[in-house]
Amino acid sequence: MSAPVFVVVGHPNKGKSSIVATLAQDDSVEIAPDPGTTTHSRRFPMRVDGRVLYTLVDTPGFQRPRDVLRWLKQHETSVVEHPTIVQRFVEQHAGTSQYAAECGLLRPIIDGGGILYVVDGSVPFGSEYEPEMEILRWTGRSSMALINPIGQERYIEQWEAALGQYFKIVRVFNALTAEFEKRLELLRAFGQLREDWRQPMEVAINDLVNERTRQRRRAAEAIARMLIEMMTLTVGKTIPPQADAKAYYSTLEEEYKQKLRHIERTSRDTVQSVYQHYQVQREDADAAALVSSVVEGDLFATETWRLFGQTRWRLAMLGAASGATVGGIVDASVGGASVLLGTVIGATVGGAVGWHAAEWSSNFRLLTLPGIDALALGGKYLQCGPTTNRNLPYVALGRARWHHRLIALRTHAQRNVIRLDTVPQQAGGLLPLEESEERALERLFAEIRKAAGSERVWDMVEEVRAVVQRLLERDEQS
Ligand SMILES: Nc1nc2c(ncn2[C@@H]2O[C@H](COP(=O)(O)OP(=O)(O)OP(=O)(O)O)[C@@H](O)[C@H]2O)c(=O)[nH]1
Ligand SMILES: [Mg+2]
Repeated sequence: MSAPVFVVVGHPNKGKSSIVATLAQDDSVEIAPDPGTTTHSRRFPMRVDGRVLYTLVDTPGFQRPRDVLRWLKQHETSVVEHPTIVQRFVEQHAGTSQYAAECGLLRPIIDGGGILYVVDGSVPFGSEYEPEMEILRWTGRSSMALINPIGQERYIEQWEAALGQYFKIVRVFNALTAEFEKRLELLRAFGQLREDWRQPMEVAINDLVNERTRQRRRAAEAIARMLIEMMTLTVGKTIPPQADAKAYYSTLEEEYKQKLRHIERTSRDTVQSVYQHYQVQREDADAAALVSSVVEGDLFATETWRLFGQTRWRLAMLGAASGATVGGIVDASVGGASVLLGTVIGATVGGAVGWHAAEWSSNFRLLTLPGIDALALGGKYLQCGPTTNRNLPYVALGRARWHHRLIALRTHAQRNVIRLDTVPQQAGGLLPLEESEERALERLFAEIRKAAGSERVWDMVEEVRAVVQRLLERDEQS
């Protein structure tokens, strides 16, 4: 059985494409503030696992409804014949430029699509809407009206009264902000339009719910991998035997931080594609955004650490409780075939963990290259990382949770750049960790630090993923 098709029609600029984008979870749908954005009818299937659950058809809406209705009435024979006459209209005008928009939207309706008629609840009802509603009635197809409260809800009651005369079901639906549950509710209503759509729409809803759990799981795994990568990251450089290692600190540390930023960005991209948000623009960290934007602001911005980091005191408590090393130099098993652990110099820069970026510490180690490498390369290898900073995973996790929440709750109709100026006021209190979660994380983080440099650190992904996934689920409800 083919999946239900819904054709979205209405006046220009009333949010038709926004509804298509949100329900098809497709951010490639063209949406813009100016009327006339959609110029051709186009199908957007909602797929899960490659299977089409339903299809939305985006249309430009009627351009010349009065002329069309006049034509229909001129050719009217009896009410029974109305759908046939509409079909004749399309057949006679298909391929002409005069009624391209009308033919483009009526064709999929004639072919069996349901009608979603979209109006703007912030402007009053007027007689100019009647011809198009009349044409839609002539098609004889199942139809529903959606009142999109663009901006305000002033005229909703008036619209409900008018639309009720033409449409079996009338709903208020804000495509821009509709939460997952709201979207499911609407899909359920689609299932009521026709008896043979009830079952496929129930299946669709079920699949969407399951898909959402899978998405959260995949996002949590991406975040878990990010945390492990960050915590185990090292960068290094071979330096001349007589050189002063400290002279290389700043460039090496910059490289190290760039890599951490890159790991974070890559993880963000993964999370966004998990939720099919491919075109989201994130505010890049320009000077102003560094302070104001937490997720896209710099990973090392003070504000970020203040918001998402643990306090020194808290870390000490957690460390003691979990038996993790508190402060000082963590066991530095570096691993890697050509690198042996040598002398540790200048181990930590401001070794204590803190909640300010200024206290960010990446540690340097000077390693002696073994055997043949020592002869060939001059014998000294300066390495930055793995970090001993115990706050890094908390900060990275806090940022990742905030980003995930924005993405998971974002409809595909939203086109705004993700900016998080509002975060600093809210974030601290919004995504807290419960004591048991902190303990679980602290234990896992300590184990990751211990296993850094060996492949078995990746065995930790599953456990970290499970904890993160629970957090993500809760975040969506907060
Ligand atoms: N505030 C608000 N804006 C909305 C809502 N729905 C749509 N918009 C905005 O209204 C404008 C038009 O939305 P579209 O979805 O492109 O409307 P359309 O009916 O497809 O427009 P055309 O293709 O030009 O006919 C866009 O700027 C949307 O962001 C809403 O529910 N609330
Ligand atoms: Mg459009």
